[in-house]
Amino acid sequence: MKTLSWSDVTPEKLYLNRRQIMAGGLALGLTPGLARAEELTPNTWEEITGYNNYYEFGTGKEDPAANASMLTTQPWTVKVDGLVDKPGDYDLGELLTGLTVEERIYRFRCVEAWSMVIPWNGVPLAALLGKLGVQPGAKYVAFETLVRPEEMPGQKMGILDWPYREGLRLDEAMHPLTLMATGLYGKPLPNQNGAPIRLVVPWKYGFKSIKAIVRISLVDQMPQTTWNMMAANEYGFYANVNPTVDHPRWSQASERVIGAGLFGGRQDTLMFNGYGDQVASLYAGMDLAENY
Ligand SMILES: Nc1nc2c(c(=O)[nH]1)N[C@H]1C(S)=C(S)[C@@H](COP(=O)(O)O)O[C@H]1N2
Ligand SMILES: [Mo]
Repeated sequence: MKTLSWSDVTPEKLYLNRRQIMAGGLALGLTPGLARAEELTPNTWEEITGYNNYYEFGTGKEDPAANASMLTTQPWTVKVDGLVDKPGDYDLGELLTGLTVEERIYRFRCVEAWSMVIPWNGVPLAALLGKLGVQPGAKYVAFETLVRPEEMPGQKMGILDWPYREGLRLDEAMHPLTLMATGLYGKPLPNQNGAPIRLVVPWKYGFKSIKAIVRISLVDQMPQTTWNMMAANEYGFYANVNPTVDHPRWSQASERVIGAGLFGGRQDTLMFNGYGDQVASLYAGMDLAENY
């Protein structure tokens, strides 16, 4: 399904050491435009896989780790439809054939005002869309999560309107930072983190990063998205991380850093989650308070 890379065989400790030696991340095939001068220290495997949001498995932060192991992720089929040259029902391996898995260490900021740093593995969404052939009329990409109540106990409760749905404007989808993640710390993505394939959009609130994707549609209208349908005044379509636009019920100016201890574990939230130099131009001329 993918070729073996150093990360497949590098244990977590070595991984951290290697990352720390690297000055800015220019080595190891990172696209130069994505390299940052700053070093991000990833959260631990236990933190990233033990504190999750995944309502298909319950609303508690520890529910996904407890319940998601029952999900069958093989075989996995992704439906590709809409304004695309090569629509079809793709086996995941087939969908990813020919694409190169990269490592990306990204800040991750949940709309609930907590954050982590996560070392993902995955393919740029732009590369996948390039392979599928986006047609000229396409303006948005819509995503859907698996619906399988017998393996997803949260779907037997009326918490959300299933399937979980998300979407991006086409230029956001094509941005080099936007990743389809298939791994974490060089290992296959654990079920609670969205196995076998999930979206990661690091400059947006975490709810945009939809898990366990079974459908990718190229469409010409802004798609309906789960949290926006749930509470449009609280969760916009864009959901760009923005410390100056508060959630109606809490401040977004700062965030609780998971793993930084009970006290003193807060830091200021950065505009576009710190990726503004790379993504702000996507929103030139837009009122970001209105288009939250
Ligand atoms: N299908 C699905 N995707 C989802 C969610 C969900 O409940 N269901 N939760 C979202 C939210 S709110 C966040 S913060 C991230 C959490 O990702 P993590 O558990 O890997 O940190 O997943 C997002 N993707
Ligand atoms: Mo979230």
